[in-house]
Amino acid sequence: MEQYNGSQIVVLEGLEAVRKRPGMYIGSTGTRGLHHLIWEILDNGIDEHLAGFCNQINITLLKDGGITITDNGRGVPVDIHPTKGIPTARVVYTILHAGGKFGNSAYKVSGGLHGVGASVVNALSTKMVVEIRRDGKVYRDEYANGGHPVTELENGLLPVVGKCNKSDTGTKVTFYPDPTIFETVEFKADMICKKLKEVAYLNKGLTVMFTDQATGFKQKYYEEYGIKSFVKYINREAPLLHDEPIYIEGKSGDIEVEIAFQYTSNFSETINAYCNRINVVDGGTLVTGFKTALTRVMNQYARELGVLKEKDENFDGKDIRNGLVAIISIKHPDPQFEGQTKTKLGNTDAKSAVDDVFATEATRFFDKNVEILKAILDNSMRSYTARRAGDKARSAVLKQLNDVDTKSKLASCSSKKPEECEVYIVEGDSAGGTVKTARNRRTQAVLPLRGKILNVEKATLEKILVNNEIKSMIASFGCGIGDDFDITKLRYDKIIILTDADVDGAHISTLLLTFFYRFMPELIMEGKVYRGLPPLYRVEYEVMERGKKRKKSEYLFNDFELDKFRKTSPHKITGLQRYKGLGEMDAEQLWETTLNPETRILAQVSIQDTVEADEITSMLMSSNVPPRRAFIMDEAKYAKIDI
Ligand code: 0RA
Repeated sequence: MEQYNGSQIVVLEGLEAVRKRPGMYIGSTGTRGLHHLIWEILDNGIDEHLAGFCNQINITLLKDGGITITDNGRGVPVDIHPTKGIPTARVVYTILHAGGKFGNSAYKVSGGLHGVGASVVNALSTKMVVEIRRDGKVYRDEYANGGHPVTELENGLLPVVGKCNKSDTGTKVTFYPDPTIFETVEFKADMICKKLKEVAYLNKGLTVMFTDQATGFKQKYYEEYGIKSFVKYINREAPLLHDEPIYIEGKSGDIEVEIAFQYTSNFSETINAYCNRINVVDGGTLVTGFKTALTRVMNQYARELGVLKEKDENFDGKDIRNGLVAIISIKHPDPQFEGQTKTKLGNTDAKSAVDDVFATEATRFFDKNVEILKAILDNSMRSYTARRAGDKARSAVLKQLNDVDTKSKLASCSSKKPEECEVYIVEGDSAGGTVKTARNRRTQAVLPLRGKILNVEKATLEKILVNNEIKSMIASFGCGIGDDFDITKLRYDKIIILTDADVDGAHISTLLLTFFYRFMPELIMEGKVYRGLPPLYRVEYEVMERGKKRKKSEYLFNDFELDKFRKTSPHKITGLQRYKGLGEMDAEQLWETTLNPETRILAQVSIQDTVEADEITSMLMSSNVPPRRAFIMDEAKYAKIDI
């Protein structure tokens, strides 16, 4: 073990701080935080691609629980760092905030969101090994127990452990997340693959190879057409207004702009924005620039082509974006990410750059493709007409809502403090009745829904607003709908969907989620929506306590748990009850398993990122059955279970 000099001690104090408060650096110590470690190392490789020196990244899940990420970039520099006095590579992997950006101009365009640095990954790992190929040599450094170097330097430099071709350069990082820090250290192949797909779309020409050694699964990600293919993928099930996505690229000052967009005949609008490959979920200036230019350009065309008559008002931006799916990706030399979650772009020059490039290039495209232009303008016209009819219907319905409140079947709770109140949306009147008896009347409200709610996939707001079940929901939540939605008026801290554990129940909960997602997306984004997980089985068994036989019981939530109980429990099962529906439980059982905040299990519905959200919408929007069914059965993937 080598002697630490002064700077090394400061280093370890830095990494120790990361271990004390991991959440501050990677968000959480759950599955998401665990995967953040991968994104962090991956980002370094992507930066190297962005700088023009790397075209392949390999990610391998190892059999022993570790993960290796290799890039074929220039290799992290191994020379002695001018101020730290140790090899630069060791600086990168052991000093907080030293990752990636060295004030090197090649790194001008670099992400700023993950960017906590590779040292954070090291701090949260039991072991990390770095191998660098540069100048025909292979250098190696190893760290243990949260970033302590275990490799002895040779004349102050990293030891050379092998030779390679001079042209063979790159960086290989292997790490093992610390199980004393993370709730789970099991990497999820499907989560990683989803991310890699996005990475390939946003970095055209970059090859990403995924291998899972445990299962032998291998997958290559490569997108020759980048974000254009991304739009195609999002719309793969959607009804299209024109066959191919429109692709636009250009530069304005230092800012590179790429936009791909395509119209569907759905009623939704999807705009995904990225700055330096970082998904700016809350949009910002780049989205404003795009919207402004799109509205201006299309209104101009509408006048020129006579789609809008002289007496007509202009199209509203919303009319023009009806059915639109767009990806905006810009590269900015100095991005300012704003907002609490740093997911909104603030640079004002990004607005004018996107506006510039879009207006010039879209005009060039539409001048040559008038048929597509006409199809889009007709579509805007449909929305324009429907909106005017809808506005009237909506204000009429919103006026009636207070009325519905008293008539609806909502059994409200007595507390009026939203932070302690919950509403259970329950499938069917009979289960609703039992929940009403079993609940805590002070804090738990119940809204029974009769049968299935309206399928809102393709309905307009005016149609939706005449549906009684939906009116009851809007009225009881208290926060309006669509443009009038205001989450601060929400009467409940949790909205809990409670359906039977069968396919019908899953369908109802999907319909509800579709409704929330389309008309009250903030409810989901803000983590207000949950699914109650009622147990499927109750097993009874006998145990010996102080020489006496005693009956005990336990609730099990799925077949897997039952199977495990049968195989591993030392107790003999003396009784087994299978609940076909909520209605089969008595009030006491329902309280214990599903309502009591101390013992129930809730799955928080989260849309982890907009890509996933778009996939969900496009699946739900589609009239094609197989993928939709997969969503229904698979929905637990989108749910974070907390007890
Ligand atoms: C700064 C300068 C140079 C390479 C890198 C950073 C670099 C960092 C990482 C992290 C993961 N993979 C990486 N690949 C490269 C190179 C400077 C030079 O060669 O002149």
